[in-house]
Amino acid sequence: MRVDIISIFPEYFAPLDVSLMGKARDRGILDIRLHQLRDWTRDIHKTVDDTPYGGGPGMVMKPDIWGEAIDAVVAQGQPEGDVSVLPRMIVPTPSGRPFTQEVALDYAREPWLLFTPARYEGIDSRVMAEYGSRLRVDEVSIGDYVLAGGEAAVLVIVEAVGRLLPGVLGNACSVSDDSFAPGAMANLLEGPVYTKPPVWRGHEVPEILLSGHHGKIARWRRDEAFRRTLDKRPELLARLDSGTLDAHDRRVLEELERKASGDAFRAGPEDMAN
Ligand code: JD8
Repeated sequence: MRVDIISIFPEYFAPLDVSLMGKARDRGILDIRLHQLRDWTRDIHKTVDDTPYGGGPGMVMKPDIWGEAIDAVVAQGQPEGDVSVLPRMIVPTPSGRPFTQEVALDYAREPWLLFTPARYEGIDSRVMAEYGSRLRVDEVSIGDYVLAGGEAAVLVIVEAVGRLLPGVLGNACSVSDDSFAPGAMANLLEGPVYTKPPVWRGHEVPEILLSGHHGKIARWRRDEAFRRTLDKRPELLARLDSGTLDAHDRRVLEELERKASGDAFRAGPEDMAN
């Protein structure tokens, strides 16, 4: 997969040199190219922003600079100038559609991604309109909180997509076990994990995990995934595909929900606060 990133802070992406993404690049699975947006400015101050039309706080990134940069980077990526080869353009923005595991799986099928992380108040909206008529443009958000720019979001998206590419994850851990991934554990949070020593500061590892009984261990892990999901992300249980639940799953869920509602009922007003 080819990944182009245009930013005024290309140094922000040094983390993509290490660990899993670094290895994926060494193996040629990921071909990440960083571009300094200011390279397409023409003035002595390398200006990329200006005041917002209609007034208001902050500055907006200029369309002409982004246009020059995107055109050049797309042309660089087109083999022998084959203009039919086009990237999927991804614009991080707090007003974008949620980035999810499902979107990550979708992006992982793409041969070429172009990221345009912005700063200031964002990019002049005509840029997304201009390229929306020529490329597939996705405005995405990584969560309901406000960052100072799009670079951190690109790091998150590239790692979430990169680890899904064939050959990146060792065969030890497969992405099919991922939370949120399609399959048996879809929309269930990961359960607790343990390793040696069997007792640490008086804390013991759950006996079942030392039993070697793989069926019972798988059952316990699924029950713990239900417990944690009900506790931390109950809205995800509503998304569970009932077709993936067996009779035991239903009993466990009913028991957990009965207990949780019981706890909620017993909880006094002071408890409801937290
Ligand atoms: C891109 C500029 C900062 C945003 C004024 C603060 C994503 N989940 C997310 N939260 N924030 C972003 C994000 C923030 C960005 C830019 C993404 C470019 N900013 C702006 C509007 C309000 N400042 C994001 N993905």
